[in-house]
Amino acid sequence: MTRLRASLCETLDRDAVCVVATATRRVRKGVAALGLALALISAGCRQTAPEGHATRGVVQRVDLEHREILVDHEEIPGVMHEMTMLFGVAADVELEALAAGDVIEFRVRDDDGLFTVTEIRPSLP
Ligand SMILES: [Cu+2]
Repeated sequence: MTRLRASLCETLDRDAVCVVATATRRVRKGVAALGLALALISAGCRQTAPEGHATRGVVQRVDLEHREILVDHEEIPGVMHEMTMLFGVAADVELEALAAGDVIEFRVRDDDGLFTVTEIRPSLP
C-alpha cells in the first residue's frame, strides 16, 4: 500500500513554489522507483508549509527577559533590506543557548509589520 500526500509549499527566499510530496510507504517491489522519485522531488522542501519568511543573520544581542534578539540580518526579498533589527521571539523558541556572534538561519512572521521570530537554527557553512 502506498499513501501519498502532496501539498504546496513556498520557497520564500526564491519566490518559487515547489511541491512537497510526502510518501508513507511499505517497501515493496514496484513501489521503490516511485518512492525514490518522490524523495528526490521533496529533497529541497520542508515536510509542512512553513509560515513567514526565511533569512540569515548574525546575533548582536540576546535579551532573555524580554524575549528579544537584535540581529544583523540579510535582505528578505520583498519585505525588507538588510539591517540590524530587534525582533520579538515566539514563546516556543529556545533562546537560552543563543549568544552574540552566532550566525543563524531563522524565520520571521509578519503581523502587519510586527515581526516575530518563529524558528531559529544554526547556520550551516
Ligand atoms: Cu529588518
